[in-house]
Amino acid sequence: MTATVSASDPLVLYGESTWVSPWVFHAMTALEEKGLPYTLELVPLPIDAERRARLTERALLGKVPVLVHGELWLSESLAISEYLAETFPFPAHPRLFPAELAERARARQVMSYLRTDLMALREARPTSSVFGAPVVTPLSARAQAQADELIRLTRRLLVPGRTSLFTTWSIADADLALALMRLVKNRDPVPDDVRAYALAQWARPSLRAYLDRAELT
Ligand SMILES: N[C@@H](CCC(=O)N[C@@H](CS)C(=O)NCC(=O)O)C(=O)O
Repeated sequence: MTATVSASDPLVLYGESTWVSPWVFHAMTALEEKGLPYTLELVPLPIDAERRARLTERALLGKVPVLVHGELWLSESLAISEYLAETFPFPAHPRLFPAELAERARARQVMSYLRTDLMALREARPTSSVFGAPVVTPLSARAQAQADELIRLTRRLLVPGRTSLFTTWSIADADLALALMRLVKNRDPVPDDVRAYALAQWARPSLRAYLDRAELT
């Protein structure tokens, strides 16, 4: 699957029309943070068979987000932000990942954890309840245990007086804030420092580009 791409090729992001995807949120935040012009193409979920087949053919997987750049069609949110970081690098463009190697490794660890864990919490506190009406049912023991782990991990990384996990902002902050907002928005107990961190991220303009649309939908 070779693809010819020039950095000056237009960028297109495929998102979804209900604005509930944490993965589209990640990709859009990356584009916004980089300050890159791009066009949004919104597809309804579930993706219909014809569209899915077309996406699968070009992007290998029939899911959104998909970033189109020249002949490259790329799915998987983390692959997209890594591609943008390397194609539009610092200092001409703001960083998406920490400059320092150990911090970068930690950022990737956090993002990997957020993508592969927290299933019970994600089910109990879906993104629709972050952007729309809160859920009233209490967390199951399993979801609560995952929420406790999420909070413990955040507090271990937070440095008092800093609004980002690492020395500078990184795309891991956006992902972690969204996970924490599943609790904040549903009025589940969250310690003040963790809530303040999540809310500071929530106000960041690169995140607002997605959130403003999601909260309107
Ligand atoms: N691991 C993927 C997950 C992408 C994903 O699951 N996307 C969902 C929307 S949130 C999707 O496109 N689902 C297709 C469908 O529901 O038809 C990523 O990080 O981008």
